[in-house]
This record gives sequence, structure tokens and C-alpha cells, in this order.
Amino acid sequence: ARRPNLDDAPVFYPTEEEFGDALKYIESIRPRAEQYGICRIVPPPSWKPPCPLKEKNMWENSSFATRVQRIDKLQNRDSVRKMSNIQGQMKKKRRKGRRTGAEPSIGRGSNLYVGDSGETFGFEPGPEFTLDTFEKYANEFKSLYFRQNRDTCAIANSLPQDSSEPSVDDIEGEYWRMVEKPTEEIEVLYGADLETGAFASGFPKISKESSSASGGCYAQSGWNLNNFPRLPGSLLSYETCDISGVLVPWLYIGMCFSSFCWHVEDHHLYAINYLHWGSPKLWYGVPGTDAVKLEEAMKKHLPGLFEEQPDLLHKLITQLNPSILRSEGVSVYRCIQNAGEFVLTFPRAYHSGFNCGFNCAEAVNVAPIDWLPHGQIAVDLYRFQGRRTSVSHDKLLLGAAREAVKAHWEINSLKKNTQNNLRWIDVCGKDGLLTKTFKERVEMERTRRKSLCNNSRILKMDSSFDLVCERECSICLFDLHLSAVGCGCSPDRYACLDHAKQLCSCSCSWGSKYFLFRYDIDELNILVEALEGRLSAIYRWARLDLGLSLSCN
Ligand code: 2HG
Repeated sequence: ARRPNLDDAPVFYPTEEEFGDALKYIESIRPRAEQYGICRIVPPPSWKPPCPLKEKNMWENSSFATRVQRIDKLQNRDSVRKMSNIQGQMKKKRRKGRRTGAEPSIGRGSNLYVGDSGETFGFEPGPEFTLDTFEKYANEFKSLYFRQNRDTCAIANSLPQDSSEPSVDDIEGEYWRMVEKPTEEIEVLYGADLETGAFASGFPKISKESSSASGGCYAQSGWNLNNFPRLPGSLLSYETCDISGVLVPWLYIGMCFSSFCWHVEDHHLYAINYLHWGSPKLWYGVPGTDAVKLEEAMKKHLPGLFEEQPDLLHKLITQLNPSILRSEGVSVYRCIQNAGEFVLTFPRAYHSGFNCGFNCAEAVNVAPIDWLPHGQIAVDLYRFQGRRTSVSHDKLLLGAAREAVKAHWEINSLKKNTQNNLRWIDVCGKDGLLTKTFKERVEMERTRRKSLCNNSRILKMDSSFDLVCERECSICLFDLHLSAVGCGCSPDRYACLDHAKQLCSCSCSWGSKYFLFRYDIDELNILVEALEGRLSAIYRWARLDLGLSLSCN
């Protein structure tokens, strides 16, 4: 079988010095890399982080959940074929390997659905494994597949009798043969979306001991994915909740053919993935500018699946050969990630791929300032689709705006030109990215507030309104960080400004309704002017919001 004929995504080799500041480095490669959607970053040779997952205790005693992936059904769901001999053998082994009644682990939402026909497709929960037992399972599958499946597997036929490993190209050709024209059922297991909080991270964590031990610098490193989402300059630092998979990394324990299907990151965030050990992970990436084209191409080629499930791409259960995407004018790039390397995906860059054998990766999101407009597009789209958000976009936007004005105040009144303060200079001013995005959001808010009834009660939103949990509109799920509508009849139920009337059945009597505003429009306007660089506004905002005044000078 032929592998897709694609150009490679770019590869970057930072020097030790460049590698020192993770977000600065990413910003430096963005002009060359973003147009490919994904890129590979090979750390300097001195980067050798100790991996806590390699400890013997972890291999023998910690178990993790897997999910079952039917590779022959990722693209064509109507293929019902006889189970191969290998699958029969692997199923028997799995029963033996089962340690407990495996708990379902359905991360990143729901990748299970029931089609119109009643047929269920999705990644059902598989058995639990330890790293030890999964490694054996994975290795056995791969050697059985490529050496004993000679009837159906084109590569196995061409492999010399005592051949060692199939090449990545061979595995890739075989993968797409199975996805597109399966001759048998192929079922693999994936330990995907494992919460590092519950299992373990592959990076050392900051602790009292780590500051002195040799792992100390790795515990503090910006490339340690436990630190990455909240690095200074990443807007995710303004989210107080530890959102699993976004702010707290997930772990992926893979075997040959285990797959991640076409998807974009929640909120069109950047994502970074590090391969701790094992066989390569093969990626396909599409630049964010081709995201809509990809969606249209998928709908065109898999119309039945999209009719059944319009939000199919949110389920992460569907592959489509990159060659088909290419034939529809979608730019697709290929990337082979080896152990010890990072892969970065840019905002709204669709990506998919699979593992070439037993391996372990970790991934998390990040939001450098250039992500802001992409994030705004994502929440506008979510509102239109009635889709729940994972983070509060307005909390991040407002967090950045407040921090930027504080930095300007410190630079002006305290002459504190720290790196942290100076990073905000370029994104502020009349044409700065932060100013422009924030101003547009305030304008949107102003229009919505204006259309509301004047004689309703307006209350200052408590600063802790959404501190521990995100608040969302009970009708469209829009995030309520900036403003909300409540009614005396239903405590703890709120709506966004657009759905004020639908909140409850007392809709005709506005009198019982109240509005919660975090800031009134005049305050938001001061913040806009402060971002534009007007000194008087900077001082007014500092006094008003931050409790800072000239007397501190
Ligand atoms: C993602 O795109 C991950 O969600 C890749 O970074 C997942 O390694 C995987 O399977």
C-alpha cells in the first residue's frame, strides 16, 4: 500500500540559548512555521530530562485505562468483516491481561455515539494495563501483525524472513490501507487522555527535593509541560482552575496504529506534545487558514457520517486519508516525531496521526498573545453552535488587559522596566493586538447591554462569581465572566445578555430580573483608553481596579 505523498512540516533545532525561553522561541519560529499548521522542535543535545515514568515501581504497580479503537472503521463505518486470526489471538491475551473491570475513560468529551441505524461507534473502554503488561501486549501485536499476517498484509509479504522492524513508511502505508480498504477487522488499544494528576507526569515536578536534586532545572524548565500553559506571556495563566487536558497535561500510552483522529484544539489553542520514549508518532497537520476547507472536504467525502452526527469532528473518531484532503486543495504536511522531540500545533490547525509502536507522549495547551483573535473566533463559533467552552475566554482577555495596564503603570510611575512588563508594550497602543481585540469585545458588550431594558436592577458582579466553577448561559452555554442575567425565581441559574428573556417564565416582568456586570461600560472604556496608551486612563484604571495610586511612587 502506498503512503500519502506529502511534504514534510518544518523542523527546528534551537541552540541551548534559544531553547532557554520557550515562548520567545515559539514566537521566533512562528513566521516560518505557522503556515504549515504543525512543526517539530528538536531540543539541543544537552536536554535530557529524567522521566519519573521510567521508574520500576511505575511499570509494575500503576495501572491505566485504555480504549478500544477499530482502525478499519475510522473512515468507512460500513465495513463489517470477519475478524482476523491475529485479532482473535490478541483478544484472548487481553482477557488474561485484564486486571480489574476497566473503568471507562472517555476524555475530551465523548467519543462514543449511537448512529441512526442503532449501530454504536466510538472508542469503547478497554481493559486496564500496567506499563509492563501494555508493552508486552503492544510488542506482541506488532510482531504478530507484521510477521504472521502475510495473507493480507502487503508489507509482511515483502519483509525478509527474519526481518526486524518495519519502517515508518511501511507502517504508514499499511495504516492507510487498513483505514481505506480493510480486508479484516483491526482493533488496537490506546491509553489516551490519561490525567497526569491521577496517573503521573513524565516530567519531574517542582518540589522541595527537586530544587536541589539534578532534576531541579527540568522541574523548573518552560519546556516541562506541567509549566508550559502558565508561562509568563501565556494567557492561560489567568485561568485559576486546573482544567485537565488544557492546563494540566494528558498522557498518551500508545501501540502500533493507535490513533488520534482529525481535530482542532479546544478554543483553537496552541498545543504541544512531547514524546517521552518509544516508537515514533506520525502526524498530519493542516494550517489554520485551511481549517474550513478541511471541514468541507470531510463533509463532502463522508456525507453519511456528518448527516448522522453534524458535530462529528468534535468527537475525534474520524480519519480521512490526507491524499483525499490534498485532492480537495487542503494543504497537509507530514511530521515524524521521534522520542525526545516536541511537536507544536498552531491555532486552529487540524491534526491527526497514529503511533508506530509502543510509546508514551504527553500534551498540553498554551496561549501566547497572538492566539487571542483565534480564541475570539472560537468562542463566537461555540456560541453559534451552542457548544460548551472549556475555559472562560473573557477571563483570559480581561486578565491580559489588566496585566498590560498594570505593566504600563509600573513602567511609567515606578520605572520598572522588567522583561515581564516590557512584553506588553508591542501588543498595546492604538494598533496593538491586545487593544484591538479588547476594544472589539467591549463594543460587542456595549451593543448587547444597550438593547436591554433600562429599568432592571444592575448589580456589581461578585469577583468570586466564577472563581471555582465556570458560569455559563443556561440556554446557549456562553461564558458569563463579563455579564450575566439572573431572576429571583431561579437562584443559581443565569443567562447571557442575548437570552435574558428565555431565562425563565417570568419573562414578561422584567422587574424580577437583575443584571450582573463585572465592570460597567464606562469602566471598560477607561481600560480601552489605558490600553491605547493614554496616561490619564492608565492612572485612573490603576486606582480604580488595582488599588494603585501615585502615592505609591
Ligand atoms: C492531541 O492532538 C495530542 O491531542 C496528540 O497532542 C494525541 O498523542 C496523541 O495521541
